[in-house]
Amino acid sequence: MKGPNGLGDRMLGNFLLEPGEQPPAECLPAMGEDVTCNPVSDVVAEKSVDPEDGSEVASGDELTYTLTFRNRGQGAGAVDYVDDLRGVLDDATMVREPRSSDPGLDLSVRKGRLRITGELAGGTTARVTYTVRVKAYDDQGDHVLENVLAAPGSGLSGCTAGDPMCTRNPVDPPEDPVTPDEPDDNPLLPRHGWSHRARAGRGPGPPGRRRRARGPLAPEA
Ligand SMILES: [Ca+2]
Repeated sequence: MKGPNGLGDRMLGNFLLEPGEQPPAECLPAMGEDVTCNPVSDVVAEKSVDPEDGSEVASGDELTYTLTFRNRGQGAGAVDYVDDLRGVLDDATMVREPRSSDPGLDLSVRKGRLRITGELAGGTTARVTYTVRVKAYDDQGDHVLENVLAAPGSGLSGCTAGDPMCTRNPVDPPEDPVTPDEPDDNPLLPRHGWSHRARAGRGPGPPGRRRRARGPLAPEA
């Protein structure tokens, strides 16, 4: 008898019944020698990030990722997952290494992939957390922190919105510093104040001539 998720009470019960006898609703080892109960594991995984999945981040921001492994079954369950960090570590640096709330899980990072293996007792939840800091904009890769969790061999595909196994945080480009041009009719200011255009080397000037850098001032006589 299976529930909507196909697992019923996550216990495999085997009852030796008399003809016409109905099996009990619940399997308990104390029911006697005619009953065997084998607990079943049911491990599910999901990922989240703070700030939340989909939000824009900026250079210098820290993001904390949480991988949650929950065993909804009654028996101990194997955990074997890969968290692909390559789409994160091109844009950010690890500032707090992955750690698990459950000592039964082993963590190892190799070539930008975090492998999580071990065993989780029935009815328990383990969390793996780590923190990265977004690099300076010019040092980033594709300016999107994309992080995908998957079972080994299941293939690491792209990240779609709402996927509980993956997160995606784009990086805001830095704003161009803008200083408004000074009004030309202010007698207290130079006739042509500098602007962000002039600082960027695109200010007005005779065509075909480059402005020469000034040398040190000559000492006064
Ligand atoms: Ca990336």
